[in-house]
Amino acid sequence: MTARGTLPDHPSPPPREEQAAWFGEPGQGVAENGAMLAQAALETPARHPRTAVVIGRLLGAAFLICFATGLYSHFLQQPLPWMVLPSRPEWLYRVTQGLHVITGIACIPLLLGKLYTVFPLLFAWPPAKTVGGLLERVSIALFVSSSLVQLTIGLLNTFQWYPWAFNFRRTHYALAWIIVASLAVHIGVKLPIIVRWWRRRDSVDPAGRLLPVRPGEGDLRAHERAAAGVTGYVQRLLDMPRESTERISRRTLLGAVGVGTAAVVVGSAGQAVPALAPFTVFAPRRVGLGQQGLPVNKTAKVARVIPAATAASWSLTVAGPGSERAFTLDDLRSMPQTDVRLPISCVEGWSTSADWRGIRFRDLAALVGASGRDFTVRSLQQPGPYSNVLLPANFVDDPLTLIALRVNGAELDLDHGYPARLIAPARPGVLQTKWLARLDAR
Ligand SMILES: Nc1nc2c(c(=O)[nH]1)N[C@H]1C(S)=C(S)[C@@H](COP(=O)(O)O)O[C@H]1N2
Ligand SMILES: [Mo]
Repeated sequence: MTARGTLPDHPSPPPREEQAAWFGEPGQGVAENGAMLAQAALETPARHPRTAVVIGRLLGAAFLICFATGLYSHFLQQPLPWMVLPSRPEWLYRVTQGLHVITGIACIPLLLGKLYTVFPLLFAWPPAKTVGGLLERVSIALFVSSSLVQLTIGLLNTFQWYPWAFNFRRTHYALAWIIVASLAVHIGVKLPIIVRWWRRRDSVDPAGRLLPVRPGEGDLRAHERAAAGVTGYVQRLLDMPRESTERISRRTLLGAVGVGTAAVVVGSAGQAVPALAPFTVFAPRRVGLGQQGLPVNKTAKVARVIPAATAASWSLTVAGPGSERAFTLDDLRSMPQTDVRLPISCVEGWSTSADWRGIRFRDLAALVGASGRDFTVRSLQQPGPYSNVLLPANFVDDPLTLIALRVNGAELDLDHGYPARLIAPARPGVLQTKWLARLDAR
């Protein structure tokens, strides 16, 4: 074995005089040396703290946008008692939920790239040398595991596939807090390294080459090695230059992560961004597909509402504090009609704007003396999460909020909620109840 050459696939065993270092000397065990060797074998130029910082910044930004928009969506569906969420601008939820799903999808290649960059740190031994180090390791384990689960179930949710027994929304919400808390600890512990390698001009020499890492500057390996005081055979292995074919450059890694991220974003964003619709490959819903040019979330048949929705005896009951009135479809058709253009924005990320026509909700509320009240909106579909939803007073009062009878120039299709459905601005699709039965003031 040459002293300085390429790392052979199967290094020959250490000479007798160096076996102490291989098998461990006092204070330096087999595990430490094994960890050093694993790290040495994984070392490649792409695994540099600057790369970790560059990808980490993008990942952090994507996670925070995803977290904030996710909180907003959560509280729209389950507001705390004191919360009043705005009904304008009418496209607000379309934008926030589009961003939620797009940034969440972007997190997948970014997280994989980040994990690739820091993967050798997994082999640091001992796992932690200080209390701070232990905290960091626990937080990173939590962050990685909960992120992987979060992104997986979130992605499957966009395909309306729930191959699990737990409640999606509650789990997704709890994991989000675990991720953000562990991310905060991680960033706090790594702050010196993040600051050191944040700016390009601090990271490269005048020729544009990445600066080498000195102990304590966030080396993914060298400072661990120095701290462990590796000697002899292990040291020699660590110091050997490696074949260029074994090495992945920073540019290659960043290019792969960049192209991967751009591809999944462009390939899925078309379900919410009409201009990107031609590039849609991953998204389960397509703009313009479905009855009346609108995607259908759940058909009337699946919801088992066809007999009730098509019955000649159908009427919409509106109940206020002192009075209750039932309106037949002809009654509703003969009332003043309003035209609005509003999107259906599904929590799963797709959204489409449509031209709706119907009666203003607040006009119906006024007829039963319930102006300024919250309403419970009830569907013919029973039971389940859609059977009744809350419509807060500021949404009831918004002139864009309709009991819609028509969409895109025709009577509502049975699958879009015939005979009448709710359509309100800045509201998740899941709360735009189809096949209405009753509106109850609270
Ligand atoms: N009664 C009832 N209303 C419902 C649903 C449902 O399954 N049942 N799905 C909701 C969801 S999740 C969405 S995104 C929208 C979709 O409306 P569309 O199927 O007319 O496009 O309807 C909402 N209203
Ligand atoms: Mo939805």
